[in-house]
Amino acid sequence: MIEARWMMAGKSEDDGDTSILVQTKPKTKRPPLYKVLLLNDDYTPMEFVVHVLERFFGMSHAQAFEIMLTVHKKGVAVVGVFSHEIAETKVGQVMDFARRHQHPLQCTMEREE
Ligand code: TYC
Repeated sequence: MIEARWMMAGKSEDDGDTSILVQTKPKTKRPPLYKVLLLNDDYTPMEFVVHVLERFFGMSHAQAFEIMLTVHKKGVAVVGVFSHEIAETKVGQVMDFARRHQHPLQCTMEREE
């Protein structure tokens, strides 16, 4: 439902002078979404990437394997779309997990258009 909102052009309150009313857009902007991207490299084992996708992105083994192969072949793939806070958490979890296992796997986030 869109509620009509009106304001006096150029005035913060009615000063009794002639004023016109203009309709304003209701401010119902949704918060932006962020794509989480996984990047290819030459060293991270394929099985490790599959495990990451299962563990942090809730993918089935088949789904995870398919996305891993897409990244391997194309260089990058979107592995999920989230709010800013969730995307940041996912990126942090992946980067931390990769670092702890001494793999150079890179994960980043990008604002959706
Ligand atoms: N290219 C890696 C290999 O051949 C596998 C890989 C896939 C690495 C996806 C990172 O995000 C990645 N072992």
